[in-house]
Amino acid sequence: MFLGFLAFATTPHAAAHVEIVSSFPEQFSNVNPIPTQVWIEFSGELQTLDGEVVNSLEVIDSTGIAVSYEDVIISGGRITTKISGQSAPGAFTVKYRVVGDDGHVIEGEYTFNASPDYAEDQSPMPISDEAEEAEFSVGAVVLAVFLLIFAIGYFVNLKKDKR
Ligand SMILES: [Cu+2]
Repeated sequence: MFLGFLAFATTPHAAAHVEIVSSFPEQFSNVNPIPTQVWIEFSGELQTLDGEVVNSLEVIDSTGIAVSYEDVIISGGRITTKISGQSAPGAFTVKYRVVGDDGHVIEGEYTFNASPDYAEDQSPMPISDEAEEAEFSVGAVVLAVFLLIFAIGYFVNLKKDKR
């Protein structure tokens, strides 16, 4: 009876079903910067039929726009799609529909969060430094001119006093 139950629980069909082994980004993860591609690795080979789209991977950004490319790359158990560089940061939804090697459709969705690489965005810092330097030098010139006028006025007054 116990052995019979085990045999039922481990039918060859259930074992052959493909399932997600890993993904990039991982479900519920926070990544930075926004990824340029998304992939899911399944436990078995994915079916590919010439001229027919049987596997799909769609990525939707926080504004509800699909930011994945239509052409997916299938390599063994991995499905990969490129992501548009114009995607909005925040919550991304990954929708997948693949056909495993046993011919069964596996579909579902999950989310991850992505934000831009702020450290990278701050690389134009030297530009703001230059702007500050420019403001400083303008201030310095104004100050120098003012001091020069003051000095001339001082010397003129000295000459007046000598008379
Ligand atoms: Cu199956």
